[in-house]
Amino acid sequence: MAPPSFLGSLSSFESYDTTPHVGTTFPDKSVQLSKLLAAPDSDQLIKDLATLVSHRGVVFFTDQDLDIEQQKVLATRLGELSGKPKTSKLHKHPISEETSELGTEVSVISSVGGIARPDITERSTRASTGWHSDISFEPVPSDYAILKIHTLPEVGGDTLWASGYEAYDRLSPVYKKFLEGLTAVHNADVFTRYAERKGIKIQDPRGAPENTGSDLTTIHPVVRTNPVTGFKSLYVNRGFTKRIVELTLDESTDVLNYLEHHVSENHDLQVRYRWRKNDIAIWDNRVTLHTATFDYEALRTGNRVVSLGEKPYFDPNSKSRREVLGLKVPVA
Ligand SMILES: O=C(O)CCC(=O)C(=O)O
Ligand SMILES: [Fe+2]
Repeated sequence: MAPPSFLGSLSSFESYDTTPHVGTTFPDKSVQLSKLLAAPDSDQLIKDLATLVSHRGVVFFTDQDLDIEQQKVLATRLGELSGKPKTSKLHKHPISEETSELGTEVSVISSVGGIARPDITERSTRASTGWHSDISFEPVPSDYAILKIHTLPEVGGDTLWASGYEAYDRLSPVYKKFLEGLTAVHNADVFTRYAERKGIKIQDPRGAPENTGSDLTTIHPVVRTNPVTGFKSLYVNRGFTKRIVELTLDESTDVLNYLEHHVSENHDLQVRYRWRKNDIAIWDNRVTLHTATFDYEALRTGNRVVSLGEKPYFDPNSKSRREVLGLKVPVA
């Protein structure tokens, strides 16, 4: 049986799976997101794009002319057309006061500062410590994020994404069941400390009525259901997940370490993207983790817009991606 396509109305454009489990690429620059936004059937096209991103985790578009205002509109419509709560808008980053030349709803992603390089005093030399899901420390975290890179080194600065669906599906049945009952503390002390050091105020509220206060801490289920696909995804990340609530400290540390290794060491559930100028990546933060690669010297800069989705939940009746797609479950 041929694998199902999740392209819907986007099937008239050339595209390919970037890897079997994560990523779809639209290689032809004649496919412009700005044109999709302005098309007569744009609601259908953008709804189908949201579905595609939620199934494939991340979708890449080549050499885009989308401007920053259109990028904000697209991020908003992706969530609205796929049924997010009306109160969830674009995220305002807690330290956006620092990088707000494009407004608080845009994060400038730069190799020399800002949210992607918040001058942490001591940095691990392991590249794999960078894996995260954006703003999982918020009570209402992100559904979709859109990053456009406009300035980049000749080589280097690739971004990697990992599939939370596939990370979940690779676990043994007993381990899956064990994780499904658990919740975890997510926290962004890195940004609170940064704000304290710089004497800046934490942005408040941050795009949804639930995302308020300067204590950037919340609790989410360890396995969450994606509302668009109905699939279960692992939802912990090295960046922000600090502690599994129901376990002892030592158990929590070991389980989180195991899951971090599970994501970062299985390169067959990852995709690595080599950017060219003005490429755009759109990802679903509910079901992917990602990490930047700091292997270059030159300036690298882009603009990111993060939209807010629903409060994470686990539906015990939701399904595994492999089960639904009829893919063999690796550990049965
Ligand atoms: O710079 C990158 O490749 C990714 C940075 C990042 O984590 C983000 O844009 O959310
Ligand atoms: Fe990120």
